[in-house]
Amino acid sequence: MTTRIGGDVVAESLAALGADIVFGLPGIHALGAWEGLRRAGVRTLVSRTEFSAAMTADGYARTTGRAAPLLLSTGPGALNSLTGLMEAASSHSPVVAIVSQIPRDLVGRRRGYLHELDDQLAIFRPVVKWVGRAQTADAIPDMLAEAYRHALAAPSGPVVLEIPVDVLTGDASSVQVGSLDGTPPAGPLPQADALTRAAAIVSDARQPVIWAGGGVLRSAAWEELVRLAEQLDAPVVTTYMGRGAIPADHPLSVGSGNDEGAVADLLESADVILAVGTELGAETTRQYAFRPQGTIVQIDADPTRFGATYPVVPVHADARLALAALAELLPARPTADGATRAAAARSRIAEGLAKMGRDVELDLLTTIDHAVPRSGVRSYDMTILGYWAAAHQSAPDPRRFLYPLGSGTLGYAWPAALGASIGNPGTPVLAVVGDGGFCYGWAELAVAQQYGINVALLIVDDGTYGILREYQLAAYGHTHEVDLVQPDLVALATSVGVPARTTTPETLADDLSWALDTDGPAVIVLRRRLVAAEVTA
Ligand SMILES: Cc1ncc(C[n+]2csc(CCOP(=O)(O)OP(=O)(O)O)c2C)c(N)n1
Ligand SMILES: [Mg+2]
Repeated sequence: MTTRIGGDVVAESLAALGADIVFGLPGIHALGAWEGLRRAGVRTLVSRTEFSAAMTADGYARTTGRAAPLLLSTGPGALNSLTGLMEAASSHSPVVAIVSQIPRDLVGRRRGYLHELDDQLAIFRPVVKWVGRAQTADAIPDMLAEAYRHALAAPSGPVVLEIPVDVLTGDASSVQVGSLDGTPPAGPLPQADALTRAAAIVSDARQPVIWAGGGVLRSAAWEELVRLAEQLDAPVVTTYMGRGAIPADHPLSVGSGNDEGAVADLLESADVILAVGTELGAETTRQYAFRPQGTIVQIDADPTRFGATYPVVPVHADARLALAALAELLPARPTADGATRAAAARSRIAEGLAKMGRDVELDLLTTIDHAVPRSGVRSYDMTILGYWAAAHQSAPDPRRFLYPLGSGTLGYAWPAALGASIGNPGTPVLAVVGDGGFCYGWAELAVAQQYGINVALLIVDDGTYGILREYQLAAYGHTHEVDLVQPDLVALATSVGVPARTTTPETLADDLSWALDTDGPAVIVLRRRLVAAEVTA
């Protein structure tokens, strides 16, 4: 019973790499690893589906910047995680998936073994950053360390290490786990000639603007970003995924209303745009309608981004290293009109919002803003209030806004909020989901209750896939197959012991403070039809 097995090596390696928790869901082929985790005393959190487990791991990774181990079983269990791993890949979350495999001598032989897939890694390969297979227990420590380094190296992202069941359960008494290093080398380091060229362009700029994406948060470059913005006196626009890169009340902060006319004009009239840690994707560029008049200097850790949509002057580098190096090279510009330009854009957006007549939606954002401190996590799903928040709520602290964009993955926010709470003990966490998105993960209510996770959940129940309903009405003049039965969500939550209540826009402030003060999970249900924001001119 006490023979040392491959699963012990997995657990000891994870502990040596600094893992304080392992996410996942057990299956027969992975039981050796779960037994190893038990013996080594490594904390675990078991989700109710691998879809949710991957997103819980992502929420932990995105808010902490640490790698999140995710332990899954062969075949159906492993593949259930693909949606979450796709979101982690597009959001660059360092999730380290460890998936079991059928016995080594049966792989690919099509003898009808339980959970058999001809080539399991081939399914993950197009989704994640790196895949590997440990063929012996001996190989596990180094391969796990390698998996960590691949996951964490900029641009970070998910990886998959496959370990066959006979390796996990087989004798490993001779395998020693020494100290392991899962930290990748710093980088990519900016090249001197690229920096010099970028610095020359930026220092000549009369009306520069900085466009900051999620890469700034991942590389922990927010202080360097603000320092450079002040040095250049440049307004800062953040993408949805870059929210929090500059404090919301900083005079140079414009916000993240990337679809707004005011933001488009500010960016398009800039003579130099310093884009950092953003892929300049469709959601950032008004579906590629963005037409810059000036030069784009782009800092990115992924060289394949350069020129994908816009001609740029590239700086292939980690955001923090490049911003710090540029600050050294650039003279301070005499304070010009940066704060004035930022303030003008902000007030034009505010005027547009005021004219829209969507007071209910705006008041909900304000109420949430007051209830959840800047240091608290707000995890928004692909839901109408989430779209409002991404563009118009004031930004919280760095790595405190969770949003699956990424890939637009419905069902992310609630399981991700659980991981965020686990990774940030004592931090208030609020998830905001629609009724449709909640259905993907409502079983996680039981998980939140079972582990006593401190998380508040606001469900906006409009009885429909609300945003699709809006799109259908606009495009086709009627709706089809978007309306949903409205379950008693309060009863659903209380059935697993989670305290729950209904709310209204008027009582939401009190109900949010009740939910956030509740020890363990608490649910608030707002039955209300909301309307998405129009874009102001
Ligand atoms: C995994 C996944 N499946 C489907 C979609 C398409 N989709 C986007 S929003 C949406 C409806 C969301 O409904 P709900 O959660 O109730 O939010 P609401 O729009 O009503 O605010 C759907 C089905 C998606 N983005 N992701
Ligand atoms: Mg809905």
